[in-house]
Amino acid sequence: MPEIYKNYINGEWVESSGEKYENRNPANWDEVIGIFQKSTKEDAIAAVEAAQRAYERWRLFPAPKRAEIIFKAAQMLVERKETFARDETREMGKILPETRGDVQEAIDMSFFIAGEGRRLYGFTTPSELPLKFQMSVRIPMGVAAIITPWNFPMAIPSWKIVPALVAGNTVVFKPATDTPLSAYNFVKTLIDAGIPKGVVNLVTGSGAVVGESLIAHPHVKVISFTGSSEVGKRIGSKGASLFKKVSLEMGGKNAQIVMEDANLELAVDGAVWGGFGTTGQRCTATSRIVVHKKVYKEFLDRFVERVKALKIGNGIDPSTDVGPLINEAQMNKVLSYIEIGKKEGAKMLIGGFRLTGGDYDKGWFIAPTIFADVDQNMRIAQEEIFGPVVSVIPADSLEEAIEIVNNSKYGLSSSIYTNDVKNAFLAIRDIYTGITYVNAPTIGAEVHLPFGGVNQTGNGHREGGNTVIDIFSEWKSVYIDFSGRLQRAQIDTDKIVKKE
Ligand code: UN1
Repeated sequence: MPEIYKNYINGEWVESSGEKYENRNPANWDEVIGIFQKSTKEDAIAAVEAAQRAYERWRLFPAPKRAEIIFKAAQMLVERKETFARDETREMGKILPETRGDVQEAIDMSFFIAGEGRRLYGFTTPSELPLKFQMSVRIPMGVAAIITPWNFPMAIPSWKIVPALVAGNTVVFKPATDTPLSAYNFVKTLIDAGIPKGVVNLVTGSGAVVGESLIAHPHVKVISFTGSSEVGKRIGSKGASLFKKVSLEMGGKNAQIVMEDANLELAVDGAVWGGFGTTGQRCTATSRIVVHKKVYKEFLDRFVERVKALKIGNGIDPSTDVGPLINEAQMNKVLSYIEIGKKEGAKMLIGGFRLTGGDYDKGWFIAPTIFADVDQNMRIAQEEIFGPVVSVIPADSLEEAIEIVNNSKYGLSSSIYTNDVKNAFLAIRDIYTGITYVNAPTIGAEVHLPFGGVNQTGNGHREGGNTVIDIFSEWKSVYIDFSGRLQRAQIDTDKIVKKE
């Protein structure tokens, strides 16, 4: 019998008042990973109320002490890394080296933000009046609702939960329905490290029920969401109408430029990893490659050759390069985009079909697919596919390549392969995205720099780095007058000058 996993509310593991659902392995649909709670609105409300009660104590617990618990959790994650990576591969499909990387990213984030507990810097400024001191401090906000996707089931929750906690907020966490086990593993580790009762609450279930209830609850002060632009738009509008702080990290249509002076072998390495790593299911995935016409044919020949050699299969098998899609609906969506690409007249060089026969029949596998001679305005070059499909677009010059890259409603990540420093700096200056790589693929961000994008990728916030603290705190400016008399800013300043 598969194990039954419960919600965690107010320091206790509790069953939902609603139904339960099965979590299955996308590489082997027969395998049930566990039974999870399909939570109700009442569960979500109970979790917010518990978090609100816990907030009154947690916000007064010194920040360095809050951070020490996170530091301990990071150490425990190091010990549990292999087990958690294996659980992750079973529940979401990506290959073991990648799920190890996912857990590692949560470790990195936790160690990094634990240091922030002794900083949470504000600043001081001089006053325009004598005998007056002023400074800014960060204050916590209250309950943070954390809504996360399935593609980085431990890293992305860590980007949000850990800074929220260190900044003094309490948390209600609603993970993606496809990856509740990794959420359980992460929350269990926080509890084992000593997070007090009510400070972190886990409620599994659908966005429509649990997510919506969290967003609407008056005690939820800040909402952090990573997922599709469609859902993000809804959360953003609803949050705005309720005057809540909403941080959104959404879609991408990331492009890699390959210049005529690039090291082609390196550019192909980057294209294979950026395009087909995580089966193309990253918001940073390389889904467009813009290649200078002088090396277009050679790049394509080498790229196809390398993709031909990729082994598709169960991510737990060490010989597998590319795992399955997350679920049947996602697989069907990707297959429909492949049909769209063909109809639009793009040239399909490899892939383009569902893998069947033997073990493939039990999972959601699509052969890595390359379209060449893609026009920059085709739907396959404009819409986020979130699967193993890459569109290659020729360009005559760097200028044209940058125009193509910028011709997107998204703006998360970008990359340029070139050996000319001038090209590199022009790309850094002129590409409008939140991240640009030089001689590296569009994926692979590290936790200590801001992460996020422009246009419809985000709404102006940045996770990662110390910028993430801005999401989970408010600024308070403090003025302390020790003159013992009324001093009027902007007015009495004149007198001071005149007196002298
Ligand atoms: C995502 O694609 O949703 O930069 C996150 C990267 C990873 C994070 C990706 N560190 O590709």
